[in-house]
Amino acid sequence: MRVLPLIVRSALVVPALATLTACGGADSTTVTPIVTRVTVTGPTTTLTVGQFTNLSAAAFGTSGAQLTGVGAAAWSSSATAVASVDQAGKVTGVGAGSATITADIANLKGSFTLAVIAAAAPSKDTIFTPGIAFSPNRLTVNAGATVIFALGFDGTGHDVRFAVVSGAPEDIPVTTRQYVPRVFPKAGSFSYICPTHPEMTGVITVQ
Ligand SMILES: [Cu+2]
Repeated sequence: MRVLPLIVRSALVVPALATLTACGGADSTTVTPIVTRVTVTGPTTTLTVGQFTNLSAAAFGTSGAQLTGVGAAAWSSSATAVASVDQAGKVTGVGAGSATITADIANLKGSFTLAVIAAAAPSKDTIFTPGIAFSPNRLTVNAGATVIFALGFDGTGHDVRFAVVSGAPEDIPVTTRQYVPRVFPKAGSFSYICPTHPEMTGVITVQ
C-alpha cells in the first residue's frame, strides 16, 4: 500500500521530462533577435476630441540597434474613453483626459502618454483657413489668451508650425475639420506657417 503512490509519481514525471527536452531542442534551432527595449514616438502629445495622430513603435536589441522582423506591435490604450488606438498605431481622441498608449513587441512594452482636450468652440480669437490662407493672418491678443485654429473646414488639411521662440505653443499636426486651441502665455510676436502650404503664414501678437 505504501509503494503504489511512488509508482504513480514516477509515471507522471517521465513524460514531463520528455516534453521539456523536446522544447529545449526546438528553441536552440530558432534564431530570434532578443528585444530589450521598445519605444513609442508620435508627432504630438495633445489631441482634441475627434482628432487623430499616428504613433510609431520601434524595437531595439542588446547592441542598441533597431530590430526588424520581430513582429508587429500589439497596441492598447489605458483609457479607451479618452483615446482609442487601432492595430496600426492610429490614435483618436475620444474624451477629455489623459491616456497612455502602449505598444507590445515580443512581450516588451513601450508607451506614450497623450492629453485629450475637449473640442474648442470658435471665439473672437479664431483663425480660419479659407482656401490656402490663414484669416485673419494678423491677430493681437492679451497674454494668456487662447487662440482657436479652425483648420480645414473646406476639406483641405493644414498644419501649423510656430517659429521657435520663448512662449510659442506646441505645433499642430495636419488637421481637417477641427478647432484646435493654443494658449499664448507670454507677450511677444509669434509667427507661424502651414508647412504643407508654405505660402500660408501669419503672426499673432501677444501684449
Ligand atoms: Cu495648409
